[in-house]
Amino acid sequence: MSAKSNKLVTLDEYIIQSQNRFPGATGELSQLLRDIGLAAKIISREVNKAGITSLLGADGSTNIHGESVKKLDLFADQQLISALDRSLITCMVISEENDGIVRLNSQGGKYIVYLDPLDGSSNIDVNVSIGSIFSIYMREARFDPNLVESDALQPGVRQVAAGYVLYGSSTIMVYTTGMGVSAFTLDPSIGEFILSDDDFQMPEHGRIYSINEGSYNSWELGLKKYIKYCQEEDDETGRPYKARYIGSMVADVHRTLIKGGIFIYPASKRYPNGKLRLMYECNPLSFIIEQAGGISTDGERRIMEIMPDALHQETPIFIGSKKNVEKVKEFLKEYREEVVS
Ligand code: AHM
Ligand code: MG
Repeated sequence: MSAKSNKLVTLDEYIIQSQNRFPGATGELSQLLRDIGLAAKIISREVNKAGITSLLGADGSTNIHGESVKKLDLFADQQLISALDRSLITCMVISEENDGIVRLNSQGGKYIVYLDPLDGSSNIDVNVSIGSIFSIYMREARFDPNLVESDALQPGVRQVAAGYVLYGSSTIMVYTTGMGVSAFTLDPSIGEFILSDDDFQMPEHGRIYSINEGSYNSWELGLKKYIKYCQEEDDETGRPYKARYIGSMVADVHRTLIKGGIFIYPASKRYPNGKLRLMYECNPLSFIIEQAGGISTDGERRIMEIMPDALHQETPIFIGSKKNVEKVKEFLKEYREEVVS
């Protein structure tokens, strides 16, 4: 991703400019995105300091180590929720850190926000990239003022915006409102997110596959065959592909967005429905990838068309460049059909 002009545009300026293109816009979604941007700056600052904390605790004490990771998860959760609460636009939040729905002060607020406040948090103690993921829905019009869980159970196609903030070698915010993918890089010297790309398209085909191969033995046959296909030599498609797996979905998907390829978290013996969460991991990242020209599926269905029946439900996911995902779907179909016949 690269800047398209020499003029620096901040996240706030960009959001306001985008909003001005829609005469009827109330500015509430813009405010919500700015709130998330502000919380992300605070989380980014603490994530950077966590390196020091873990160094101090790296004397073998699992207690300090574990506590510090947990604290940062909760810190991120609190920062994001209180930022959303302050502007009175969001009526409820569903977060990986909370079992049920979190009702905010503005019960009349029109937005519902899903959060994975710190995805990949087991990577904090080894200084590897982690991120905050968000997914925004509009509350369906109902006369009942009481918010209930079913208000939040909407398929991913109904997201009005989604994105993530990646705390990596630099802090990057990537989001979409359904009109392309915009990316911003945090300039720590001025404390602002600066626009780095405003209509990012990912490669149609990539030469990287990303999956936790430790579970190979319990995968379905079609997936095993696909991974072998990725490892075979073929000049035309540039195989063997490279294997890359960070273990933070947000970071693995970000790399996939930039370089192309595929990220997979399948069903396995240990996780029969996959491990990753539909509402605050798979849907928002699928919205971004689709807006950038990629594809995301659970093997059969488009991820964003899955009708959720629980806030924290899991799904298998195959996500990335169009050609790579289409290829894995072919393998899955072929070997699933063999099992049936
Ligand atoms: P988390 O949200 O609790 O950090 O867990 C989700 C993470 C994903 O970011 C990542 O893709 C996955 O767990 C890695 O799982 P595994 O260690 O099984 O490969
Ligand atoms: Mg997560």
